[in-house]
Amino acid sequence: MSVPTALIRPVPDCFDGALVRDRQPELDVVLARAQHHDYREALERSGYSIVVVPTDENHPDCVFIEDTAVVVGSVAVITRPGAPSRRGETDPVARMLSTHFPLVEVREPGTVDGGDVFMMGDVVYVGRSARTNGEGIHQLREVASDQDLELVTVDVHNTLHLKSAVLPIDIETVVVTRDAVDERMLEGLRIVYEADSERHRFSALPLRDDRVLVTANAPATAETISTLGHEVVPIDVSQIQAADGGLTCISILFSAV
Ligand code: CIR
Repeated sequence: MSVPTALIRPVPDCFDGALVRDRQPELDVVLARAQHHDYREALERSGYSIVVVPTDENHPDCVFIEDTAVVVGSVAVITRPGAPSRRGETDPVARMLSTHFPLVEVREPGTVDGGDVFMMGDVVYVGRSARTNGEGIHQLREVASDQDLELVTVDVHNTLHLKSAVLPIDIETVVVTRDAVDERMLEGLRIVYEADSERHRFSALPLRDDRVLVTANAPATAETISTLGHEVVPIDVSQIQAADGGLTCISILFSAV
């Protein structure tokens, strides 16, 4: 029997030292923890079994666990994060995943952040971004083609990761921020757009019960998704967003056997 599993990593005390593209008011660690707790509960309610990787006070960004590993088919790829300060985050995640998957590690000079990768059916979409480079994509392509999966590279501009601007919400639909990625590479997917007034505020995570977890500060985009027939579940993750994260980035989801 396969068990839907979510790896998460608690917010460390040093979270206010997380990398941010535009320095904003200080991050509120207590509020970030409360929001992370709500997120965990939403996953639990949706039927995920939660596995906690211990937090790491040497790595302020470790709550963004998605960036450290990507499950591609039947293999877990342990990334080599694009930000040097984040490279020490991967080992405990690799140990946890090694009990479920064979591991492949991204090798130097390749860099990959999990926030640049999503799968739709048999296609792996990978963002070429400030964090994920051509060599990293080449190594991912080898893992994909060994399993007869196609890999599509999408150039990412003006934003951190592919999933900062392209959010899968079901098996055929993505919500896209305009002018942030090379949309030609998304041909064949159903595209709906983030409201311009909510630019980079929308993030989403499809839940197991056909509902979609969405960021509470993007109600107009959430309304668009409702009209497609999805039940949306808003959640406030302002502090995760203030550190350039979204709803996918604080978990790694997979089916454990
Ligand atoms: C970083 O800059 O690496 C973190 N502050 C945010 C990472 C967000 N990750 C993600 O969306 N996958």
